[in-house]
Amino acid sequence: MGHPVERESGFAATSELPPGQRLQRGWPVTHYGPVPRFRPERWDFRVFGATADGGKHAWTHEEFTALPHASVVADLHCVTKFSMTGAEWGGVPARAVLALAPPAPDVTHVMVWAEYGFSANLRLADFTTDRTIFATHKDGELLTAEHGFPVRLVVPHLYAWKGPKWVRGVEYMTADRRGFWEERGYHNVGDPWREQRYSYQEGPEDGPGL
Ligand SMILES: Nc1nc2c(c(=O)[nH]1)N[C@H]1C(S)=C(S)[C@@H](COP(=O)(O)O)O[C@H]1N2
Ligand SMILES: [Mo]
Repeated sequence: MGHPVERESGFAATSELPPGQRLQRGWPVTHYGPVPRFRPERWDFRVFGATADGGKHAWTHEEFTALPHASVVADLHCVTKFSMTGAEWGGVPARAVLALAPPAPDVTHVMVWAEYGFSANLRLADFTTDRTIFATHKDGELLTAEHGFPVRLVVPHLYAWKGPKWVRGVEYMTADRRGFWEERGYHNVGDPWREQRYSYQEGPEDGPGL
């Protein structure tokens, strides 16, 4: 079909990279701390904080994987300057979670929580895009443990630290608060196309003071 895409060359044929990024062959593993062990009987996915009904929502692993599925083709851009392109992520769209566990009208941000207390904050608008997805699969295969099994968030238009691996829940917030890397020198918004890498680049509108 058509002409061959030059994947062998090592240069992105499908997508342009954000400024300062370079293509990485393969898929490196990058995170802080150990890889958590998945214990299905203890695992749940929670939505809490400022929910519309004031309650908490929780799904077991079985229930979570039965939620509506979608797939999104998206790149990962690590702030340390490598990118991995053209992955097909399968999983539960953020919008499905929002529909089943709606936020209160005054919610402006979310905190996405992962194992060991890792967290990333997002503006509600970044969370609610139709490409934001809680991925369980990449290119048709279950995620491996080191890449975030059973669930990782993918936010295609932001740097990859905004997508926690080993996600366990979402907190709806009525004001912004910094997540793990956002407290440790990374930009509160993290748009790779604007090269928003570090907190010292932030303007007052980009987030709460450090
Ligand atoms: N739980 C958790 N998720 C995380 C991180 C982390 O330290 N802990 N690091 C982020 C960063 S900085 C990157 S670049 C990507 C890397 O994903 P990968 O290891 O699958 O390539 O995971 C993100 N998700
Ligand atoms: Mo990263």
